[in-house]
Amino acid sequence: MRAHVWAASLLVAAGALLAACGGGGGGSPTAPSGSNNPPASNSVTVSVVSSTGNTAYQPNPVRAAAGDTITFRNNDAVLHRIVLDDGSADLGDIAPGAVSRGFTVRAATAVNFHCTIHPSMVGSINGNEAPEAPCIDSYGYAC
Ligand SMILES: [Cu+2]
Repeated sequence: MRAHVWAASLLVAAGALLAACGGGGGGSPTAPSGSNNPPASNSVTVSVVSSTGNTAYQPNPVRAAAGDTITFRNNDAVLHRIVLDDGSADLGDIAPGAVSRGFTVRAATAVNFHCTIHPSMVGSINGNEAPEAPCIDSYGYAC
């Protein structure tokens, strides 16, 4: 009788050991730390400070890495609407004092942007320099 109990508990213990080893092959549950981790993405805020030319944005050009999120803070007194020249992002109307929705930079290659309300407001993301502002007369026409 006593031997039976002992044998039964041995079987239970063996079963528990097998269960603990089962389902393996998944590797370590925690991510490795160190240089294999992707770089952290950053938030880049561009300040809109006027309504004319390529000095309307600070900084210009904007520096951002792929994966970074860029937003525009309207520190000017009038409405602005920033779009990327390649059509990949339209940040919508940005009221004075407001911050635009963000867009994620897809690649570190250069892309220009402008304000649809004030066409001389031109800027660049990752360009070598700010783009040259187009000539716009006081009536809003190209000159
Ligand atoms: Cu504008």
